[in-house]
Amino acid sequence: MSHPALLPVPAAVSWRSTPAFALTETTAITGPRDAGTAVADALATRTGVRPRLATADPGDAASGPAEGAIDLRVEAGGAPESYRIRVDADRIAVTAPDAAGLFYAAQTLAQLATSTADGWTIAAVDIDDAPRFGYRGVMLDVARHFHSVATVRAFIDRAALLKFNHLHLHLSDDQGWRLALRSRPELTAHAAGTSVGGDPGGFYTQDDWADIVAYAAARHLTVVPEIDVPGHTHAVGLAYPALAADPVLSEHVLETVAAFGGAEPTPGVAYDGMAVGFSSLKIHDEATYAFLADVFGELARLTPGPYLHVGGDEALGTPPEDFALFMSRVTRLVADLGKTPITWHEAGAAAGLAPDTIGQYWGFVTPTDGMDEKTRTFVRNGAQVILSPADAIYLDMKETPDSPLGLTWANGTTSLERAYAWEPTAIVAGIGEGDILGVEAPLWTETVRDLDDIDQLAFPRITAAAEVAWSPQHHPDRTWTSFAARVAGQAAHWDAAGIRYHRSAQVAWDAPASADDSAPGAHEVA
Ligand code: TNX
Repeated sequence: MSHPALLPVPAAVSWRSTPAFALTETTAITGPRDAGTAVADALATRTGVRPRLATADPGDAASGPAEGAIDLRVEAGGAPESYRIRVDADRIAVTAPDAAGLFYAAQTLAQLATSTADGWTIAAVDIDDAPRFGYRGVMLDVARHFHSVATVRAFIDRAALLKFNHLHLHLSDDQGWRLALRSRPELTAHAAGTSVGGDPGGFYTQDDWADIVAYAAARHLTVVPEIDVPGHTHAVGLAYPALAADPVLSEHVLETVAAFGGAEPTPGVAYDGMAVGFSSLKIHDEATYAFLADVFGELARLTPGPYLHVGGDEALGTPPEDFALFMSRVTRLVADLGKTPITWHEAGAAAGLAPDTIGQYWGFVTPTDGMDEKTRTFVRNGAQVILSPADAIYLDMKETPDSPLGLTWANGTTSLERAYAWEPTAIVAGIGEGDILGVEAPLWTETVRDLDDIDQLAFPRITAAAEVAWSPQHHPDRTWTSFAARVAGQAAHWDAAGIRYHRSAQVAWDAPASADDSAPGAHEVA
């Protein structure tokens, strides 16, 4: 490819045939300090050449003449998170209406850098870019397998490169509770010790949590914490037995136990299997709501972002009328805390949700079982939805049948092409562009133990999610052929960054397979 591969593709790119900008150690960056640092970091990571900061603080500037200048400016006027880049031989001008826009320009500049016989250059180009959706999310399940702060930071780094702006952390499930709360210390004392398959557990201290939130914020990601209720709460029962209903061992639960192993869910015993939908909080006990007031109250204080996710999925151990009552109460509790509740789409079956509750759709690209109708409830209430169609954007689905990692329940395997070739406005009838807050790519971690596992499932498909979330629907390069060619160009960068990725057979990779690609990807779940 003659031009560098841009991912996600910017809204408007026009290449010029005038000479390129030469990037050297004496290239000076002027403008706001944070943005200047982001540009220097992004270019240094990509090229090994770190331009110098000549930002607001003149004491920073190294001596010596600048060979060129990268000038960053905040200028009122554009859409939120948008940016413009103009590259000429002697100057790169970047403007954006906000700090996020300058940060995304930094990511694009890094992708523009090209290695030539004369060193690193940036081709003459005009870029005018803005995101399609305001919510561009990735989710990491830290409950099925606990993932360290270092792993979460690495996941944030990857997401930021692709212009995602929300990190949803699934903090509690049947298998464990992963955030220390001062109001309810028994949770992490008794319910954080293990992960699926008997693997080690863990939890975040409040300092860890502050670290994650700040690390994300510095990269323009808002953290969306999820405490999943009323189902997915077996672990709560380890700490507070009086709050937990008896497990409901449906046929589905017993089949999952038979297929994937582990013991049947047993009250008071840590659960390390993969079944879902057997646990429930007690719905008609006021102690449950005192618990929720403590948990969400503290979570609200710990979370600067506007959203608290309350789960509500697969509550098959909760009778339907009880579920409706419960979802109405928990969403109102969160709204009264001044936060916007998010629920999985099942809560759309409940009348009386807090009116601004956002619904997250996890059904298929072609909805089944009335999932579309439940999702329309949120829009009828006057709120928006987040789309996470499982058979397109669930990063924990196997990409190919031989993948040692991942699951297949969402219509079998999800190829890179399937991950790319879907359109948000075509999923749920009656839900159009304006009803969609954004899209999110969840990574559930039943089979995922560490960062290498995360990377192997996420890459390259996370780039498809990024492009669906960011790039315009109608655009000459929004085609599978263009996308696959642009993905091919990433292999060398991912190799250099230590990001393991699946060498999808659908891509004509530019870089040769690295030495350890033949090694077994990871561990099969027993
Ligand atoms: C469904 S989709 C779940 C999770 C599982 C995931 C595995 C949804 C909201 N819940 O509990 O981890 O499948 O793919």
